[in-house]
Amino acid sequence: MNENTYTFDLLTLFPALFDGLRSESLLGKALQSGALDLQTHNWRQWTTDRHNTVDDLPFGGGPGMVLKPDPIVACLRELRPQRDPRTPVVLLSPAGRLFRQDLAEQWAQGPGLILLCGRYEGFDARVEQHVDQVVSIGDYVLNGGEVAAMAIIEAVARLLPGVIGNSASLTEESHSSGLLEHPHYTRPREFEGAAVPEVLLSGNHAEIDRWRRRQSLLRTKLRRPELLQGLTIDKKDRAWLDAEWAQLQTAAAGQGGDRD
Ligand code: JBZ
Repeated sequence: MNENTYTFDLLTLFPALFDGLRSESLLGKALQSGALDLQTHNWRQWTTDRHNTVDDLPFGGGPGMVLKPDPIVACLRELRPQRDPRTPVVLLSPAGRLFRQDLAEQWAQGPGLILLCGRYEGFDARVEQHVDQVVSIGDYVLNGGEVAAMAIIEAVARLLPGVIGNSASLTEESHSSGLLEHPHYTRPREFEGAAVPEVLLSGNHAEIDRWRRRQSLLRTKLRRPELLQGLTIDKKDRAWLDAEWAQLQTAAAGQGGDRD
């Protein structure tokens, strides 16, 4: 730990869920090097009743339990003065704004991140008065914010200096170009009857770059067409893409069912 250390603080009722993250791979190494720090805070420790109650019935009725505001806010009140005041406090909720690469890049500028992980039906709404942002990792149902927090930790941590060490493979990856990545191949040259595209064996790097760029465009049009909106595509690439698309449509019409 030093003045450049990036600190993730996780407020969670299940701190053991983060044990794996601590010990594995790049993140584990970054923690050891002091580039990163990851601290869990079980806010059950800030309860004041005999039974250490963290949840209660929802006012207005309905199913499930709601997380009481007082213990988590007490936990936050103790933690915040120990951190750089610019540290964002983020509540993970399915009702949050979508977490995207641009937010990861912003948060990677530092100095750290305080993440609040809910469980049950979520926090009493008044907890939002104490946070800077409410964020969701995507449109699917989780049982709690911990897995969402882990996704955010990975997305942010790999952008920090001293965590990946390979900035070329960072910038070329999916989403930094706004397109999906092209397909990758390695040995063997033929696998279960499928050959590696000849162009990748040609040694012609201009041709390889063009092929990859066009495969990125095609994949994006197939799987994430909304990402192409507002993107300027080179005239020749556009012509190639339209022709390829038309050919795929013809082939699909012959085959019937859905394909990706
Ligand atoms: C998230 C109750 O706690 C939850 C439940 C679902 C959920 C989160 C927290 S955060 N989903 C997401 O990021 O999508």
